[in-house]
Parts: sequence; C-alpha cells; structure tokens
Amino acid sequence: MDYKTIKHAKILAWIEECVKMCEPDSVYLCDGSTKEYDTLMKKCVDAGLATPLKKKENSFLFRSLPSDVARVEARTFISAKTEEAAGPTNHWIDPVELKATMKGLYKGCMHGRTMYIIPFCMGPLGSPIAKYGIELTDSEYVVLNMDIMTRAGEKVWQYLGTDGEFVPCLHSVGKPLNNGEKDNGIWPCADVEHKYITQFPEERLIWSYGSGYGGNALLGKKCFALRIASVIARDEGWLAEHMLILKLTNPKGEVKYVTGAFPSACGKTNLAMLIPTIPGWKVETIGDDIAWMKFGDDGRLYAINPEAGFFGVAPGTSAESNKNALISAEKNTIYTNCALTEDGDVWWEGIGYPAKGNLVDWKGQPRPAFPKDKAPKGEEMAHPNARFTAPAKQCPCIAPEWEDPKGVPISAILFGGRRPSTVPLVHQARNWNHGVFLGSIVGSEITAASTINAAEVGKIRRDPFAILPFCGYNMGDYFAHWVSIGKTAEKNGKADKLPKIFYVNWFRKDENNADLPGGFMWPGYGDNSRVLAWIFDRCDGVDNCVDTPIGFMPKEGAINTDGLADYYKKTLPEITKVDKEGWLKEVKDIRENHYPKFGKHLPKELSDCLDDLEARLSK
Ligand code: GTP
Ligand code: SPV
Ligand code: MN
Repeated sequence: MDYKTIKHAKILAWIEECVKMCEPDSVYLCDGSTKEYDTLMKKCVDAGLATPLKKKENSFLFRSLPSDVARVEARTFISAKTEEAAGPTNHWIDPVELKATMKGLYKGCMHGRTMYIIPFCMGPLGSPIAKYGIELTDSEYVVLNMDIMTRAGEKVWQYLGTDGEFVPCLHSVGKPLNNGEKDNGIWPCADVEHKYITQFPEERLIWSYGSGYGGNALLGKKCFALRIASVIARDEGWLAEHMLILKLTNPKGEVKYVTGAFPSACGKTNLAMLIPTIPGWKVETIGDDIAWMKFGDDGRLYAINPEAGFFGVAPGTSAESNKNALISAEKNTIYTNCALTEDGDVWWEGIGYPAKGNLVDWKGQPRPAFPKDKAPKGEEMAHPNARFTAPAKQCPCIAPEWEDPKGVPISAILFGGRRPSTVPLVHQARNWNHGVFLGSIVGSEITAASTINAAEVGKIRRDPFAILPFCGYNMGDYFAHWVSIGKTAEKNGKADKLPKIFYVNWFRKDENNADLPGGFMWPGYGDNSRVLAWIFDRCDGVDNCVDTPIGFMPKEGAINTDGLADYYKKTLPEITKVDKEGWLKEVKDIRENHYPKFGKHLPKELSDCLDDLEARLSK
C-alpha cells in the first residue's frame, strides 16, 4: 500500500524524515493481511532465509548468525537527558551524541531493501489501557513476527485517527545491499559493536540498529511495552512489568488472577501454561511475558497482556514440561535457531525424544543422527535461546477473557529467579513494602536469553523485579514508584485490595543427590501448581502459614505432596525452611553491593526492610 495515503500528519512527516535518512529502495505500508504475510514469507524462503517445515502447517524455520542470537544488553541504551535519569543499572550515552552516531549509521542503511511501515497496537484493540506504535523496519522477519506478536496492520488506523498518540520505532538490520547484492541465505545484521538498541525516554522514541533478533528488533515488546512503557507508567501512576499473567481456578470453581516476574528464561511461559498435577485445579493463560497493570475504580490492580503472541524459549519445551506451548506452536509458527530434522520438523534439546535421522543444527551444519535428547553443552543442535513465535489464540489453555479490554483483577504477584541456594521454595511478604523489598532483591543465574556471550551464562546477578534489562529509568526511582503504588492504595483506603506478594524459587539445587533430575530439589513445571494452591489459599487468609524471619512460609503439611516422588518429599523440608546463614550473607551482599548503587534514589522503606530482615535473622 502507498504510504502517502496515511492521514495522520505527524506519522507521515516522521516516516518521510526516516525515508530520507535510510534511503530504502522502496517503502511499503503493511496492512496485516494473510496475503501480505504469505508474500513476505515467500520472499524469505526464496532468499534462503526461511525453510518451510513439512511437518508443521504454515510454519517456517529461520537461522540467525551466531553474533545475533539474543538480546544484547551491553548494546542497549537508555538515552535519557542525564545519566542519573537512566540510573546505575542502565547503559547510557548522551542523546545528542548517540543520535549523531546513530544517524551516521542510519544514513543509507536501507539501500537495496524495502522499508516496511508497521502500524501496531499493544493491548486489545480499543482497550483504554492499550497503546499504539509505528515500527519502520527493513526486515521481513520483523514484519512477520510483529504480525504474530502484536495487533498490526490496517485495523489500527481507526484508533490512531489523524492525530492519535503513537510511539515511533525505527529499526534497521544495518546491512545495506549495494549494487544488486543479495542476502544469499545469510541472516542480515551488523557487527556487535555497531548494534544499538536505544530508547529515548523523554521523547518516547525507539531507535534500533544492527540486530534482527527478538527483543532487539520486535520493538513493540521489550523496547516499547517495557522500557518506554515503564516511563509512561511512572508518569501516569500504573505499572509496566516483565510478568506473566495466569488465571487460577480451585476445585470449588473460585478464580484468582496471578502475575509473576521471573527473569528471562526462568519459567514465565511455563508457569503461565502449566497443567496442574493436583486434582481439581486449573491454570489458564492471559499472558506469558509482559503485564500492564492499572488501578480500577474498585481499587484493585487490573492487568492486560499487551502482546498477541508468544516468543517462547524452545529448548526444554516438551510434552511433559509444557504441552500447551507445543500445541500453540503446532501451526502458523515461526521457529528461530532450532535444529531441522530430515522429515522437515524442528528439534531442540529437551524436546523429550531423540531426533529421528540426521539433523541440520541451528548454524546450518549437517549433524549425524543422535540417540539422546540432549547434545553436549556448547555443541547444541538448537541454540539455547532458540525460540518459537506463535499466536496466543492457538494456546489450548488461553483464558476466554485474555483480550478483555479492562484487564483482569490481580490477587497475587510472584517474584522469582534461578537461585540454586538460600531462597526457599516460597515465602510471602508481610505487607506491600516488604513485597517491594523482595522484588528489589531478586537475583538469578544469567541465561542464554540475556547474553550472546555463553561464558556469562550461569553467573548470579541481581535482577530486581526481573526488569533489570527492561527498565526505562533510574531503578531506584522505579522502586520508589512501586512504594508509591502502595501509598496510593492506602490513601484511598484500599490497601486491602492490593495484591499479596510472594517470592518463589523452583531452582534450588543439590548436585550431590543423584536421584534428582538436573540436580533440582523441586520438580517444577506442573508441580508448581502445589505452590500456586498454597498461594491461592494465602490470598483468602487461610491458616496455612508460619511467621519466619524472612516472611510467611508454608506450615508443615500445607503444601500438597500427594503423588510426589519420595526423593522430592525428602527435599521439601530443606527447601521450605529458612537458611539463616545464607540469608545473612544475602543481607550483607545487598547492603554492601546492591543497595549502595542506588544512592539517594533508594527509598527509605526498602533500607528499613533490610534492617528489619537483619534484626529478625539475628534474634
Ligand atoms: P523469556 O521468554 O526469556 O522471558 O523466558 P520465560 O521466563 O518465559 O522462561 P520459560 O518458561 O520459557 O522457561 C525457560 C527455561 O526454563 C525452559 O528451558 C524451561 O524448560 C525451564 N523451566 C521453566 N519452568 C521450570 C521449572 O519449574 N523448573 C525447572 N527446573 N525448569 C523450568
Ligand atoms: C526475554 O529475553 O526476556 C524475552 C526474549 O522475552 S526477547 O523478546 O528477545 O527479549
Ligand atoms: Mn521475557
């Protein structure tokens, strides 16, 4: 479609400016139709960038370059006017300087390519919580993924009108094709040192250059729905969070909605779709990665999922661990960096069965038949951050209300991460501020989703609220914003309507216990329903907990263990008690290494919680 037909003057002017700078061969306005999707996918297949999968209807496999397999946090910038506004946990470059650098890179960067204009909506169309954006990109892969991940195309214009608010998102893979050059089957992107994933928070503007992968390139997701939205949320008094949203139904048919913030590749998609192992309970999905939460008139926090698809981690996804994700990705799905089987299907480590016949690995190398369900570390058939992009509506357990424009009322918020020691299976915060404290101290092992450098994987780092790589402003101020949400509720006499806050850890390890698969002391996955059931009852004030120095923990026998393997019944007491020594070390690390980073931006409420924790542990 001809972009000159756009009736929104501000959008049109911005596009013309970008066209002038990037110099694409042509400009194409996306309508979001099936025909357009099919045409662009065919273009990718013809260019050797995508392989149709014989075994999965309308599904395709892409392979990226090894330098472009995940988000690049070191190349991600919050280019606020001052370094202090970006805060101690973000990478910062002065916006004037960074704009000059990036303009240099953008100049002529779309030679030989088409610039696609993607109008998109984050959130259910027309929802009062939804927001709109325009992504300009020279990547067909991005258009195809945005089609699945967002509500994109023609239908968005009726909400944007002639002067509606939008977030401008400019993206280029940073690989101009000069003199008739072709991609020749090679994933286009720029060298790592030329990649820039930049948010300009004051301008609500996104500029991304040099990467075609995931959150670096699908700008509606992390760049908009978290980094820019977190800034908007701070200004408007709501929350934009790296959280799944699930609907939990107990055997009596009572319903509660729960959100959960776990760092990248720490189990959000899995929890959002879990199949409970305890009878009578049901989990349905609202969202698997991002939640926008606003106060309703009743004083409760209501959450929407701004996305329309899942960009899920493939490795580890099996019929046993997450059957609902596998079914979601049975058709109309884009796979990236998975292995390809002889019969035209995808395969990955932890898929649950050995691959039949020879494989082509994620780097495009033929690999001989393989009798196991995992290749050794470093030689994986699928990249550890291989992903599937699947429409959320294909999920068998998607909740009927997942697109409800007013969102769903949240009863509990979970924080979690991969902590092999110290942090117990579950504990509950005493009150809102204590919950904010728990969010602020979240730590986790680094996963392959956060880095293209395999050597960093497994190291523990603090990842407050699981939003470390996605917070668009000073993290200390972000903590204060969370404290202020509690104050608002209190001021309105609605403090009792706030969600209860919990800290969970599915990842305690005992490497010396040969019985435990993967060394994990808790079975995880569907068995996490046992913990969800305890949390559900906690929200109703059921007498199922004990008061401990770190918060409320399950009473003996309060976690249902029916049907659990004996070796897990044996590890349960260990992971449901307070490891005093471990927590004292934790306090010391927070005091010496974590909290000082935030200086005067750290809310007093949180340092008070730290003092209180230390005092209780020392009693
Ligand atoms: P992002 O999409 O990167 O934000 O990740 P996510 O938080 O949605 O993580 P996801 O659910 O995709 O899980 C990532 C990896 O953790 C997969 O390999 C899962 O198999 C594994 N995993 C998920 N839940 C559990 C669990 O309860 N226990 C164990 N041991 N592993 C889990
Ligand atoms: C994450 O890393 O948390 C993801 C994948 O959800 S990406 O969209 O690439 O950021
Ligand atoms: Mn994520």
